[in-house]
This record gives sequence, C-alpha cells and structure tokens, in this order.
Amino acid sequence: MDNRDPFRYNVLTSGHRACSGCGEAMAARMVTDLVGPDAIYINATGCLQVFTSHNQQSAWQAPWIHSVFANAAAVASGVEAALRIKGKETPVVVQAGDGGTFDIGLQCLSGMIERGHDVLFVCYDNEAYMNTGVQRSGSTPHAVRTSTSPPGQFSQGKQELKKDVISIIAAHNMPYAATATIAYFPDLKAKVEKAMRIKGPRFLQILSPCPLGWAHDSALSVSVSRLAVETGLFPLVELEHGELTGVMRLAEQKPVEEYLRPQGRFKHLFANKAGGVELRHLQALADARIRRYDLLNVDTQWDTETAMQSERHGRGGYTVSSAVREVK
Ligand SMILES: Cc1ncc(C[n+]2csc(CCOP(=O)(O)OP(=O)(O)O)c2C)c(N)n1
Ligand code: SF4
Repeated sequence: MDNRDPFRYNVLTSGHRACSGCGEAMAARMVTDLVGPDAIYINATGCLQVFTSHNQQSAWQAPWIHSVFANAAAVASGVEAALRIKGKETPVVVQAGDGGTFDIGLQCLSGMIERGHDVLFVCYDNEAYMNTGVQRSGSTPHAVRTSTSPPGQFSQGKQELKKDVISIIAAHNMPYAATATIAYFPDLKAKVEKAMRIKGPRFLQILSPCPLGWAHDSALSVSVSRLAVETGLFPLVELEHGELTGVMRLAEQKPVEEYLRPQGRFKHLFANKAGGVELRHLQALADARIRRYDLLNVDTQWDTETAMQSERHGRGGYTVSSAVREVK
C-alpha cells in the first residue's frame, strides 16, 4: 500500500542546504512534485546536487542518481534504454544547471535528443556556474558581473551574449521544448504536465534566480524572475518539432532597468557612461526578443490560456499519448 500523502509528500524535501530564496530549489521542488516520486532523476553536478546530497544525507524522496558534470543526458539515455528493454514506463528526468546544459553537457544532451530517448531534461538556468563561485557560463547574459567577467577599465562585465539555447535545442526537431520561470506557476505546471504527456526527448529551460550570484535580496527571487519576463529579456515560449507553438504575451513591456536595478550583478552599469551604453544595448536585446516572438501583439492581459492551447503533433516518428502518463 502506498502511504504517501499526496498533499504533504515532496520529492525534494526540506532540510537541504540551499541558500534562502534559491530559485533553483523552488523550481526543482515544483518540477519534481509535478513529475512525482515514481520517476528516476539524474542530476548533473552543480548546486542542486550539492545542496541536496551532503555527506551521506539526501533530500530526495525518489530514485536519484548523481552523474558527473558533463554526462547527465548520457546516463539518462542508458537508464531509459534499460527501462525500455525491461518494458517499464518509469519516467526519466535529468536535472542540470545552465553550465551542465549550455556548455559542458551540451554534447551529451544533443546526442540524447538526436537518438530520441524518452527523457525530460530540465535546465535550472541561474545564468552562471554558481556552485563553484559564480563563474560566467554560456548562459550568463551580456554585461553581467561574475567572478570571471569582472567589470573594469576594458569591459562592462561579460562581453559576449547569452547563448540562445532554446533555439539550439528546438533545432533538433524534437517533440517539445519550452521556457518557464518560478514566477508563473500555472504556466510552469502546464508545461511540465504537457512534457510528461509527450513521448521522446523533451526540454525545459527554467529561469531560476540565484540571490548569491545575482546579488539580489533573497526575498525578491520570484519578482525578479517575473520582471525578466515582463521586460522581454526572458520570453516564455513553447516549440514543438522546431516550430513556435506557444508564447506568453505581454500586456505591456517594462523597461529593462526595472529588472536590472535590484540585482547587484548589474550595479556597475548604473555607475558611469560606459555602463549607460550597455543599458541601452540590453534594452535593445529585450526589444529584439519582443519583436521576434511578437510578445506585445495582444490586447488582453496575460495570454496564458491561449499559449497553453497549442496542439501537439505526432510528427517526427514520436507518438503522443492522449492521457497523462500514469504514475503507479
Ligand atoms: C569536468 C568538470 N569540470 C568542472 C567541474 C567543477 N564544477 C562542478 S559544478 C560546476 C558548476 C556548475 O554550474 P551549473 O551547471 O551552472 O550549475 P549551478 O551550480 O549554477 O546550479 C563546476 C564548474 C566538474 N565537476 N567537472
Ligand atoms: S548559490 Fe545560488 S543556486 Fe546555489 S544554492 Fe545558493 S542561491 Fe541556490
């Protein structure tokens, strides 16, 4: 008999060592509770792995494997293949930071998708290598201060742009890829549930503010992630078989300054003229994303409902089950 109380049982339980206000901890709690305990979780090295599995203790109330930094998707591929041979339908979920996704894990992730493994890959995107001391990653946005992109005489923080990973992943022509963030739980919930109804490789990029690395008040993680969406800097989108099938539209666009000001990682941009140039650059990047996804083309409030109604197709050799995968 299953004695787990569905209202009180958390896959990621309390007592772990995340910093207060950790967006990654919030996102992981949401995702894993939606997927449920009867799944196999593979965790790349990173903050989530470190703060949940310390010295023979574990905060996971589900089967959980720690892979190395680079190979979580390869481990998941093997687990999924073994389950398939055994005729089991247990969901397989990868969890990784942006370093483990955008950079060092990208090759294994690409292979996993190309081979068509039935795995959900979740990237908790906190836009730097947080676990090892806030080094810049391929996900770190332009002009951000990190320990390896310090602003100074020659630069205003990171010089390169944030890698457009959702487009790279969607270009694999895979069944489902989407972005989400902790500020919009109904949207995140709908996307996780939708991903779990689809067979084949699926990918979620969840913006997960890190109070330590972003240097914002730990009480502001949710509002900061909301501002990332409202400014256009982090569009909430869905892509199926490479095509855009859903966007969360904006009633109005907020200026990027509202998002940047509460975060110490952008503080240098408000200190001098050179920083002001980068502020305009960041505003232009947000404007470009708004145009690209047509985020303002709506006369109502948040258009979540419509965004969630996008049809799934069984194209590309993958089948789509009509019911939510049964969790036994
Ligand atoms: C091959 C290899 N290089 C470097 C490391 C050190 N390392 C462990 S976790 C990590 C950063 C993880 O960053 P990310 O994936 O973004 O996750 P976060 O900690 O930010 O959640 C690094 C550099 C490692 N474990 N293995
Ligand atoms: S450093 Fe950032 S990602 Fe890591 S536990 Fe702290 S808040 Fe979370």
